[in-house]
Amino acid sequence: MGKLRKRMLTALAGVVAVTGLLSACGGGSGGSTGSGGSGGDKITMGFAQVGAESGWRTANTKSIQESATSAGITLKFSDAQQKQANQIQAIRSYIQQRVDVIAFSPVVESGWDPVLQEAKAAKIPVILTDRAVDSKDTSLYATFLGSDFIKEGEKAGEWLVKDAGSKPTNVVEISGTTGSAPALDRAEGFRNATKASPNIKIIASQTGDFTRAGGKQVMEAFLKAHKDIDVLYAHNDDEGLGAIEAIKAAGLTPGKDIKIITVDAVHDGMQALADGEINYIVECNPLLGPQLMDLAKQVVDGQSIPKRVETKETTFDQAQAKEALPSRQY
Ligand code: GYE
Repeated sequence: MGKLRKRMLTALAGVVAVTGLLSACGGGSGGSTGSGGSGGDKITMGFAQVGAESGWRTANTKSIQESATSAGITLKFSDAQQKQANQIQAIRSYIQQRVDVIAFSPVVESGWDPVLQEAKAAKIPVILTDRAVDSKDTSLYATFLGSDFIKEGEKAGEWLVKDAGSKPTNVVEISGTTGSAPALDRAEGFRNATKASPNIKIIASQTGDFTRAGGKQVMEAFLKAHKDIDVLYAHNDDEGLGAIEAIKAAGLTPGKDIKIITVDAVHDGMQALADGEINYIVECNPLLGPQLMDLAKQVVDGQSIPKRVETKETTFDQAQAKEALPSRQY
């Protein structure tokens, strides 16, 4: 815990920043080729989604499905219900069906090498979407499209360092799915940013599995065990929203008695921020569909693509949330 993990991905050259939010549906973002097809044949993509655990995931699924339609890509879609075994099974079935390209958002980081080797042997390119794997052999996938979760954790920690000043501050953390890239990295980034402030102490940390129910349950336990909680850092909005229910049920005021920092900036989170129940949100953009379809076309066409495509993101305080809410797509 706490020590820097050497990430293969960060070592890779050619990081390209592309604004997913700004790329119009079906428009060519980040690549020089627009809708280059593969000789008129319709591309078939097999997509193995993590599940439907959060508002973020719902927006992400919608973006992928809508972008496939507008890009003219046939999409085979599966929901793994947050289970790696289900994702592996789905990927194996896409290999058997000989799809043109496989994309998936790996629920956890480890344990993918065997199935990725099977895809490679079948000469089917794989695009990692949203979450990374820890495979040492980076030839097992064509590219990784998604956020920099360490940066997200750092942004959360930087806000707290400023807000807390020199005040003694006890933090509880509700982390994401154990072993997932965003949970590992958001924890690491937050610690990077707060470690030089001895007044900030993480007094408890437990997973809420990125769900509202999980966030509520963990917060209830935290409130029973600790009388002196100043701040909650939740790895996503849904966990934070669940925790708010537990805080209210304990007779405390979220956003005041306990300050709350979350990640994602989905609609319900932004509403809670505008209402003063959450204090700060670090954005994580779920609208990866248009970029994913562009990359899929390029890779099926045999073009070379960057090994890492990073989504651009921002942060929101209360005033910024109020301003952004009316035009928020998710
Ligand atoms: O933050 C969370 C979701 O992998 C970035 O997964 C994604 C995370 C997102 O369940 O809400």
